[in-house]
Amino acid sequence: MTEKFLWGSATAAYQCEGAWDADGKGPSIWDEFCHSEKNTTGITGDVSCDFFHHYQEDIRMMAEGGQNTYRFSISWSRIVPKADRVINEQGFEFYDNVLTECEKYGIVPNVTLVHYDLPDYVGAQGGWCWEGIADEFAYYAAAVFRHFGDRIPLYVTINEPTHNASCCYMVGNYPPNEKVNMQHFCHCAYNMVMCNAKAIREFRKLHLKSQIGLVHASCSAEALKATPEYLEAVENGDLFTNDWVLDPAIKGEIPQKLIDKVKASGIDLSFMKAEDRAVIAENTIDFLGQNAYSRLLVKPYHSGETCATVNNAGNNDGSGKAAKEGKTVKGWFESDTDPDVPLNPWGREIYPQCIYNTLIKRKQKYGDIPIYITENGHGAYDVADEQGYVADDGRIEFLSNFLEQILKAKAEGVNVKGYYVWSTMDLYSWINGYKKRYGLVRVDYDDPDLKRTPKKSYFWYKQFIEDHQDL
Ligand code: BGP
Repeated sequence: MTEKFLWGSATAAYQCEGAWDADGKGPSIWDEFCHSEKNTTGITGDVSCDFFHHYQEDIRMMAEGGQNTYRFSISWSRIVPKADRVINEQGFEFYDNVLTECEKYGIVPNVTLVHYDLPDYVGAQGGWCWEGIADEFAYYAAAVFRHFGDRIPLYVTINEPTHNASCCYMVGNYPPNEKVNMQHFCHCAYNMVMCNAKAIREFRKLHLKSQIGLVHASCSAEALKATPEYLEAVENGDLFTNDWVLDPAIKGEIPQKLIDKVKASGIDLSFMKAEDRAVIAENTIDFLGQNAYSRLLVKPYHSGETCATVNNAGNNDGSGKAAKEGKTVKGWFESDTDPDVPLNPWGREIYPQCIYNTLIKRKQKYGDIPIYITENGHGAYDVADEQGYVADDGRIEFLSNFLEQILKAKAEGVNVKGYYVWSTMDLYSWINGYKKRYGLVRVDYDDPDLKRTPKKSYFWYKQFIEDHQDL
């Protein structure tokens, strides 16, 4: 594996591929959800920016933009479309072509096995709470490792376990859309830990030169005060949001404090099996993918039931209301608000220092584990001129402020090895469809050819990469 610093951008299968039922692909839970009446907007990823047919153009644009790595995900239901576990070779063919295109330009692929889009047959059996999911995932993962081997130098097992679990079983905005089901939230998070460990067990059997990691969403918990109560809320916020997944993935164990606290909250932990402990202990990750969006700001739990809203505002609901997203976890912590920090229109704080603080904390806790910033992006209502050009100065400001913090942490000894802008081009945003844009490249959804136009941020990023070749 190349040792040079990786500069790239990221996408995920459901959000960019389109071709939702092409070439033998089976439906995923997102296909099922978006095609159902639960999807109140009617907006889907059926076509999206159609990366399935535009991948050559998109990868060429990455290369022309100076990027030397691309993070994307494989659609599980393209590879294993049905419960009979028969492999769909045409699915492999598509990703083989994508890899060939990356190799043509010396772009290092960083490939995630599941980015939210479980096959629908897995969803039908209970999804992330199905007791068979870790074995089913390991079967799929092993097929992928065998097929691609070292051709993929960086594998990621799961995208954003606790964030995904929270959206599925707390906020309820991702399928199966269960609101505030703590039992299922904990069960899901545990099964994700087991999926990660069992996939890594398959990976190690092949003795590949590649490395394997996990991508985590949340930053470290922070508070506005340093009283003992606030510090306890920070510890609880970290246990609930970060340690659940990072401790087992990196250190090979689930913290006893977390288990005790979860039990004390009345959760039935009978899904945790004694024999799982050794699997977790023996199968840890080689690198951590850390995403960088927003601060996790907490204060002591005060009152009320567990809920996934703050001030009764929806989380990530795309209404353009600047109401802060967050949650209350009874007996653990509540989200706090900081009047001095701006929010984006989806209620997320714009607070670049959170990634510096997180990286320093990760080093204090986990030492020199290699870290890739696997997503950093600014969602916005972009406005294009008549030529389709977007002068996205807000995105440039957001990304450069985060990069300053990331490079500061790196200069102070955190083992940061790469960075990915979310996203390569405009694509489907979960729940918020196509209005909320993140891309370095604009996609004109009104154009039958889905015309791509680089934004101002694309050129800015190219220059930034050029200016940081000495990393
Ligand atoms: C991360 C996901 C991405 C991406 C991003 C922006 O949590 O890994 O898939 O979508 O968030 O989120 P959204 O599109 O909801 O604004």
